[in-house]
Amino acid sequence: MTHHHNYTITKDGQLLIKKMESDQVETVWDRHAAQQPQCGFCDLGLSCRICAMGPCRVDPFGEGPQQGVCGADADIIVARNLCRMIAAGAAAHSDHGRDLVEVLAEVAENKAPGYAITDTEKLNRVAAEYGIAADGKTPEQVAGELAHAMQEDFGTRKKELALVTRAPEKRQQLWRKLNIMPRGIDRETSEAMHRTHMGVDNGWQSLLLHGLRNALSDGWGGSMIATEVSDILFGTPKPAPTKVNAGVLKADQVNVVVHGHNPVVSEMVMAACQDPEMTKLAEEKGAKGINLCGLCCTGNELLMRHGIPMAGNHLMTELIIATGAIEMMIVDYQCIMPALSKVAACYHTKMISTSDKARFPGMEHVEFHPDNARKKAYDVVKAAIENFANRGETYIPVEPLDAVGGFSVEAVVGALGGTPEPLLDAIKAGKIRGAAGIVGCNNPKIKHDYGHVTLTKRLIENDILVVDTGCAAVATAKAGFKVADAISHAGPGLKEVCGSLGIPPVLHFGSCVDNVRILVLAAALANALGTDISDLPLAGAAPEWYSEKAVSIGAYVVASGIYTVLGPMPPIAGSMNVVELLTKGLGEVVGATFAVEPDPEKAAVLIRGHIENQRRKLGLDA
Ligand code: CUV
Ligand code: SF4
Repeated sequence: MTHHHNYTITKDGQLLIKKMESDQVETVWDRHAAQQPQCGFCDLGLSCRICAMGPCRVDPFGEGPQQGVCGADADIIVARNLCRMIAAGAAAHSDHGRDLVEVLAEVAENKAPGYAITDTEKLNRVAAEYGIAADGKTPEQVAGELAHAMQEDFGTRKKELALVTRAPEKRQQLWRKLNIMPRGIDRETSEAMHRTHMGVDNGWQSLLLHGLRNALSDGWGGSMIATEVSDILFGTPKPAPTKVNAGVLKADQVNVVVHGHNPVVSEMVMAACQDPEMTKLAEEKGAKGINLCGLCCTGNELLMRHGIPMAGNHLMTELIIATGAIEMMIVDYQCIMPALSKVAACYHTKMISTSDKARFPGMEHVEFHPDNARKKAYDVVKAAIENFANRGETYIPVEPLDAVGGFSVEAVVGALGGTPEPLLDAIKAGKIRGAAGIVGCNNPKIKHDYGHVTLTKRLIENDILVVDTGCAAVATAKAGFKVADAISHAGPGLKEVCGSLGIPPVLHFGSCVDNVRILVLAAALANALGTDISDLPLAGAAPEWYSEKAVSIGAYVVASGIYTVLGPMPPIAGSMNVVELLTKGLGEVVGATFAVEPDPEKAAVLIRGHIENQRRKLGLDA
């Protein structure tokens, strides 16, 4: 069966799917096909297995049962399921943030060899937001106090998280009024699990409102802490060139690939790969050097801060192994398909898991902790070098493309001359109509990268600035939109503005936790205009999302006042009440709604319409 042109728009993807077919190795698309037809009850959100009186399901046609054993109806079951998706997503992002705070605390106590405070300026700036004065203290003392204050954000002793003060005053007041101001990061996730236990919150509206509060504890809490502490420890990103797609692998070098999310592991692996002693060892084994590449979000972390090349996004993670060119793939957590080790077993690739929280069948487990990470990184890189001798034939199907990454808010504001004013002026003048954040994953239900690339193309050609993160950011980089010359695809106004700044029309804002950089920029723009985020000509989109984390992201983006278009339909269609609230009613509550549109051409029309409407309401084109 040869469907490989239908699965992905990418050349490297198509060629590697073909290779896996002839190697008779199963892919995510094969497994997706084997699952058809997928369960209709689950697809609509109408199945529940929360308790042992169940599992239960509600008949969408109104003929069979309309309530579970406990009496929960479609609205309750759908809202409860959605709330739990948000809780899982928020937990994943926030636990990632916690791991960084732990490293920060250990750096403060000098117990994490190899880790250090890299951006002292940012350390002091964030510390000040937590009410910690830096004068007369060493960076380590400040880091220790900041880590402690951040740990309080995870707990139950506070009424409001520290970093919500970054949101416009109006937005904060709205959250207080709605009683969705996030209190403790862990508290909101824990409360979500409590509320969704059988016999607790059976108000579908109150469940959804708590879902928003839980998501806000991710966006303005766990994820924001993850990004800020990563910048403090590893440096705040600045624009730098890199290379992308499967062509970043090198036929004559030891290829080491990091996959997952937390830079705590990948940064140490990078340090080991860049050690001249290791290069020497690789040369002794007949390789020309060590080539470190990234996948998914930990790849984005390294790309943003160090220009490390990016081998691919979510749906490329299996395919890339079929190049036969990867000596070792080192994973931490999140979005790592357990199928990877089965694929790796067909080639010579060694798979290494590193987190106590994330085990995979068929992977060797080398557990990284802040106090031993440097040593473990050297151990695994040495093993990767040893594995070079086992390499068979390689197939690296394409040449890599150029891209630029590294657009932190600090870098963007810096490029604008120190304030967001020039960007606002360009928006006011209509040269830039507005901005859209395109984020999230790949999903075999959508042609790989088609959603991201098509939507981006349509928006930039209509003078809408695109900032992107996660797998979306990798997709548009592979499509060639992340070089200065890509302004040739932009409309006249966007072309002029980006051209004069020498930046691409599509800015790489980082990993999934770095979606908070979009929140911070949106808040800065709203504050500069003396208004709320929901008044700005902004939109969000997740054209190919799959993960629970993406549900949490979508929920905090909407709760922050940004209209958001999802590609794949979330499992809510079984409750028209929930659908109506999320796509219409929320507008009156938080000033923004969700839309669902799998066709990116149509999603672009929705977003353009929304942005023009926002401009009219602001009186910009009067
Ligand atoms: Ni965190 S969450 S597939 S790697 S963006 Fe990529 Fe990004 Fe989704 Fe996962
Ligand atoms: Fe069924 Fe209610 Fe138990 Fe869910 S919580 S499984 S609907 S009895």
